[in-house]
Amino acid sequence: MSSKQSDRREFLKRSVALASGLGLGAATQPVLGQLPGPEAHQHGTDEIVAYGKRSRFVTSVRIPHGGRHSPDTFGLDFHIAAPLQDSVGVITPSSLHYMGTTRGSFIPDIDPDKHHLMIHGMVDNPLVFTMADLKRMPSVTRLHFIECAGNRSSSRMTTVQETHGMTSCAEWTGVLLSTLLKEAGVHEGADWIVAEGVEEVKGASSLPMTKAMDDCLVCYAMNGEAVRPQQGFPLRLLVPGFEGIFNVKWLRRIKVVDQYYMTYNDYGHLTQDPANAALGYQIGPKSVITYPSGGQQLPGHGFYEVSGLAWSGGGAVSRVEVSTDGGRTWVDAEIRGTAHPMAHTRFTFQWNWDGTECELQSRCTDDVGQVQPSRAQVAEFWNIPAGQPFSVKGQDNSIQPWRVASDGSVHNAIA
Ligand SMILES: Nc1nc2c(c(=O)[nH]1)N[C@H]1C(S)=C(S)[C@@H](COP(=O)(O)O)O[C@H]1N2
Ligand SMILES: [Mo]
Repeated sequence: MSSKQSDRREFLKRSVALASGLGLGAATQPVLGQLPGPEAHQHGTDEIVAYGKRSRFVTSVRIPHGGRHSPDTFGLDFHIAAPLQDSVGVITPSSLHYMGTTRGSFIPDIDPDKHHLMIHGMVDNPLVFTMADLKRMPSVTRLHFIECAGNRSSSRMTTVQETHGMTSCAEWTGVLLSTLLKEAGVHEGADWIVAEGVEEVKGASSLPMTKAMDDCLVCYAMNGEAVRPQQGFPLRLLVPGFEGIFNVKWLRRIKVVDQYYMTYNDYGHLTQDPANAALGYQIGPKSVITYPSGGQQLPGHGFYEVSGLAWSGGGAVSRVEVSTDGGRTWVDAEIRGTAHPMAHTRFTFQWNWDGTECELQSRCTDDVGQVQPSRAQVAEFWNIPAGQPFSVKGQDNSIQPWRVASDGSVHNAIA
């Protein structure tokens, strides 16, 4: 063997040793800063180097929403809810983001190099964009929540994950839809768009042109990386503040049209008057206390930082109030950080619990002056007689009450 060859062998041997040494605890000799001990845990290289994984001691997970398992026996995906009871700050980690599908679909496995977005209909220049085309264009990055219109609380539910888990908030990056529409040149009288996804039921929705031209995003990234397949990889529409169903995932086509088009999504929205669509589709001001919340246990009386999330489709959250006496008196909570438009906003409230049974509530006001309604007000709006099931034919953004029992256990206080 030539010395050159043996040098090369030695080099290969050493690089293998180096590579395996990168795994924590894999080194045989103790290294400064890596004390061996009972805590030392064997990690695979992928978890440490290639793509990070959370601690095995952190177990917070999503759950099937509304009792329907996802995926079901046919492999279809349905709604899954985010663990809001464990949330901190305002960003939902991508792996815990809630998921909604209209009629259940297989998550499309799309090769981004083969994916296209077509914009056509009432335009001067019909356009077809590749992912590479879109990534060359001026981009924006914004914090926005998405909420399924089916996100509603009932007395049967115990935790905030069940009552409110069909909303999440992420940092979205993409191209403004207005940039693409201006490039295509929208015709006079083209007052609507229809946005469509790739799957069998298309997940298509009609959107007013005013909204499309305002703040909608065609997103390719989420929380600093590519949009996850469950969230629409490689491309999704983000319609800030509108019901979740408008945020078309796996986006492949936008048709510019002169009227509201009925789509499969309208199956659940047939009572909507197209003329009022823009208003009716906007998420109302909403909030919920995430700690302490249903199913949690307070260890004893004394100091607690009450914490929760507030959001509105109408704009930024401008005020959150908290009540500790079942809605009789209200005190301003503190808004943490910046309240972004159409984004989850964290609020906190410094609370000294005296150990007696009490009821916690929160109430959100947005910067256009809308105030979150009580459950009684929502029942009145929908003409639901007292004692009748609380069946709301639209969104339910009513105030969520949590009862703290004298033993520190926390319960859903909806009668
Ligand atoms: N193409 C397509 N887009 C879709 C859906 C769908 O089934 N197909 N579901 C909608 C519904 S009902 C909701 S609530 C949101 C959920 O977005 P998320 O799964 O990223 O949380 O996506 C919407 N976009
Ligand atoms: Mo939804």
